Amino acid sequence: SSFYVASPPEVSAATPIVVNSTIVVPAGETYNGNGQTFVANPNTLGDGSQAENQKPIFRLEKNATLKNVIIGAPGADGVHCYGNATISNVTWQDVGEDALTLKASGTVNITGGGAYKAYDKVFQANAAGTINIKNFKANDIGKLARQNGGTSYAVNFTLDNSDISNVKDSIFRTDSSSSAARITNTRYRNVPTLFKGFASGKTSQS
Ligand code: ADA
Ligand code: CA
Ligand code: CA
Repeated sequence: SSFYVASPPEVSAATPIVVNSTIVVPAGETYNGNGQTFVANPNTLGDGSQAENQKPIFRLEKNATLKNVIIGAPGADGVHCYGNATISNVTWQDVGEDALTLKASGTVNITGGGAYKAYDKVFQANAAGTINIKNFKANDIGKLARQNGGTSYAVNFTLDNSDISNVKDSIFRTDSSSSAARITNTRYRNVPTLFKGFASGKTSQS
């Protein structure tokens, strides 16, 4: 006799939410994605290539929170933060042009989540401020964070308790002598340079 051996149930990810126009999180409010996957409509937001001027999937006004979100492909220009923001448990599965940009001065606290397959940058600082990254994973990226090239305002970067691997360029990069970066309690593998462009005394690692 023969027995039919049942195969395990198919685990299929829920259908991603296709975002046709940027989701705006108003000042002080929280957007909870409840673990759903969001992708850009390539015709309206951007195809996630290295072309500049793509639109973000999420735009966070000052003091907004984004949590429990998976950003799939295409990721377009990811998340734009206008001032202070809290980013909690957000995973970029396949970073688009970049993953998140600080567009107006403030502090962005990124906790949990991760970023994968970033051809170039993950986090981009286009304004003065602070970017704190904690309990984060990144793999197969160009740079973890970069201050916009040629700018001289001050950006403070921190990375704590994270796991970073397969980096093409560096973890933190700036052209500004007033910017600083600190790495603590972090594991890295195949990372050629931790800090690029910082003035002496402006970096630390422990
Ligand atoms: C590049 C580009 C900047 C800006 C930035 C970004 O660094 O030179 O002008 O567009 O990308 O915010 O993606
Ligand atoms: Ca860019
Ligand atoms: Ca960008």
